[in-house]
Amino acid sequence: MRRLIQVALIACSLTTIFSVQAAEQAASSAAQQQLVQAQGVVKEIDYQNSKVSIAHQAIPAISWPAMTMRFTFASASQLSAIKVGDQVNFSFVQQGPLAVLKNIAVKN
Ligand SMILES: [Cu+2]
Repeated sequence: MRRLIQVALIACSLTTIFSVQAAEQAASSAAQQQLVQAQGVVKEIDYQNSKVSIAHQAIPAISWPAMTMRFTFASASQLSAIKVGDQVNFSFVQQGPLAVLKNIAVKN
């Protein structure tokens, strides 16, 4: 009987540990999924590697300085109206080491 109670207590505390971990993971992935808005100039479109290089302005929301960097896109159709040299408004999410492009449009 005593042993049964011990087992139950261990199972209970394991469940608590796992749910705290799950909550922390959910919170950090929610932070990473923040949609970030930015502006810049398209420098290169690399269809082979699904990357678009953009010289973007500073992004205060995530404390980024202005820089030229590559954004990953899911589908070439996202860039059908975009060409090198265009001034663009765009949005992206951070997924681990990648900045994944969500929307991009020529500034008018
Ligand atoms: Cu950057």
